[in-house]
Amino acid sequence: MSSKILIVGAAGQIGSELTTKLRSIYGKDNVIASDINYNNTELVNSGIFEIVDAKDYVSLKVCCEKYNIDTIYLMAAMLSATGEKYPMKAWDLNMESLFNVLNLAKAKFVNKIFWPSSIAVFGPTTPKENTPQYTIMEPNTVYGMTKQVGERWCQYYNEKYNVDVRSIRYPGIISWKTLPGGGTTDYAIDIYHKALAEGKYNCFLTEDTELPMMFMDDAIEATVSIMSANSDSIKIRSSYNLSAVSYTPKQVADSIKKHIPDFKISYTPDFRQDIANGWPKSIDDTEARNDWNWNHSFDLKLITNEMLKQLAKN
Ligand code: AKB
Repeated sequence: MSSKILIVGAAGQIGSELTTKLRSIYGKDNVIASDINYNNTELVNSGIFEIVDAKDYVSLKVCCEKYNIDTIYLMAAMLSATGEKYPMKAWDLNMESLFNVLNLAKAKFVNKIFWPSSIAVFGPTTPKENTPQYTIMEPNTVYGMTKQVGERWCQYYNEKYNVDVRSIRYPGIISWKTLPGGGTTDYAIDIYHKALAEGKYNCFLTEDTELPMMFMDDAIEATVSIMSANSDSIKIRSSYNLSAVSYTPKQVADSIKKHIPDFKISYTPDFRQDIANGWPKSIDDTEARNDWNWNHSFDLKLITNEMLKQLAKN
């Protein structure tokens, strides 16, 4: 029987587009999508779909055995803003799900794992400009703590148990197909929806809050690329810095105004401002570019063009 891929948390913002991409590469029947409900009907109806709770080791193991799964992409997580509202839930989901897939690999039920980390591993004491791969990491959000300690566990399982786990530190991911949920960088998607629907947007971050961002196509490309690279070239087994563009809410608003001249933006910072204040402004991803030839394609101008075009169509 040929080996197969399981995507856990496939109904989410990144999981849903990753499922489509992996199905186009490896074939529809070789990529099993899973989540905890049937809410994403497009995903449920477009290929094999299973209900799997990432926190439940047995249900993951049963699914892996049923389909002879070789590779797991663990995309289920509670993001930064929601994590601050439900700290213990965020800790439980983010850590238990990671241990479950690492232990499945340790027990040889699967061979390879993708687990996303985030720029949230950094904190207020981290150098903000061109943040290096190896630097001070004192995250001050629960989400960031789960990602930081998760990275340590990934490296530990790789070194002690030879688990082939690969990871990248995603910046804010900009996409038009599936909405994100509960992140601090979500404003950078919402702004396009509101620009088209209402011609105005009230941003929960200040106009000059610069954060690293990436268009979904680039994020998917990076994910596929690190997973298909030769194992020897993946020298970092905690998580790779990954970068594309960095911008502020004002810069997004200005790029939208080029298409919608009357677009108006206002700013009412809330608790998410504190989260953003602890994150880098820009990221140095030299290691990813050297080790597995990472390169991004979308800058802010291209992101805005694509977001407005696709959202207007849909
Ligand atoms: C969030 O804002 O929480 C996420 C992230 C940067 O990991 N988008």
